[in-house]
Amino acid sequence: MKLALPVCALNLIILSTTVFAQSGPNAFITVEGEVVKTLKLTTKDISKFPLTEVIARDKDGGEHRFSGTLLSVILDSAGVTLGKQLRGESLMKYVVIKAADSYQVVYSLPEIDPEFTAHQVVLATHIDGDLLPIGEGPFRLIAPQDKRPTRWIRQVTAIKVLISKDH
Ligand SMILES: Nc1nc2c(c(=O)[nH]1)N[C@H]1C(S)=C(S)[C@@H](COP(=O)(O)O)O[C@H]1N2
Ligand SMILES: [Mo]
Repeated sequence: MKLALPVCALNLIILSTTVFAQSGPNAFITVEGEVVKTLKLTTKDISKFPLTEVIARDKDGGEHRFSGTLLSVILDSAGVTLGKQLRGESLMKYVVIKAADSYQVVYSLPEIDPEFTAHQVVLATHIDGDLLPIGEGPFRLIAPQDKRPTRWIRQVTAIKVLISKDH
């Protein structure tokens, strides 16, 4: 029992730093890989990008207003090839979105680039005007035009651009 207290206290410290890193104003996502500039963005940083709002039906069956910024805007600010630059070998690039629970999803660049598609893929920080709750946020992708919500990845921690080597 003498050992139990320090171990327990240590666990608490580890747990609280993990929770702290994934929530609150210090939480951040990284943008890395095939980028010109690696980024580390907090909720506040994202609020400085152009605001995009989408209305989408969440798993509770109700419609909600999700707000944040387009994933393409974030990638553009990291110098990822989009728009007219998105041709040739750049079309072999893809984006891996990683979550705190190790869930990962992939988007190709034309799927998210407004010069290619009318679909909006939003990195949301807010739902109905409030910060996303713990367990969903601080960062969550919303892709309203996907018929299934499997790529509405919660608790996003990293956005990584990769290039297929199969060429
Ligand atoms: N981080 C994370 N996001 C996730 C998932 C997950 O396991 N982890 N599941 C996905 C799947 S498969 C679906 S259908 C939707 C809704 O999942 P839910 O019904 O478990 O909320 O969230 C998606 N986002
Ligand atoms: Mo699912």
